[in-house]
Amino acid sequence: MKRILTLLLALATPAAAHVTIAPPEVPANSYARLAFRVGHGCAGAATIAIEVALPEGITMARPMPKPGWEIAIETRPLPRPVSGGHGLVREAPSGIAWRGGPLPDAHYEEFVLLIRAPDMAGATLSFPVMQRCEGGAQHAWIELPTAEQSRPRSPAATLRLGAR
Ligand SMILES: [Cu+2]
Repeated sequence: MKRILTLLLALATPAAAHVTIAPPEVPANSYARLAFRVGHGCAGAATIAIEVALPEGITMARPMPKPGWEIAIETRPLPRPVSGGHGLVREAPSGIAWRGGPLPDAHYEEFVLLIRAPDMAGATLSFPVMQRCEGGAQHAWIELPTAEQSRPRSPAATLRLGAR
């Protein structure tokens, strides 16, 4: 068992170990399933919350329920109502949180959202994620690449919007 674990760790790329979104790209203006992948805890501590901040431009996001985790949805009013699939949308989700677990550091999990991807082909959206762990530890996945640092240590999860 230990040998298998070591092999798996050796095969994992650094990016796969952070909090990332699968798939990394979806068509603009589509309904898309996003899986937020959590590859490890906070320096060994088990994960007890994943809090995802949604970028502006997303007008619909529905979290998939997860046994053992409670879901909280935060919303913000839209400056102007937009048309959704079932009438006018007056407020947009601004954050989704899953709280529960614990998810042991050695385990892997996915937290799933259905979103309406904005009609912004070519854009890259960033989703800052706060990972909270047992014992008060936390990891803020919030950094954006800069000219000086193209691969930040704690990058926000990103999603590319491709051609429709
Ligand atoms: Cu990592």
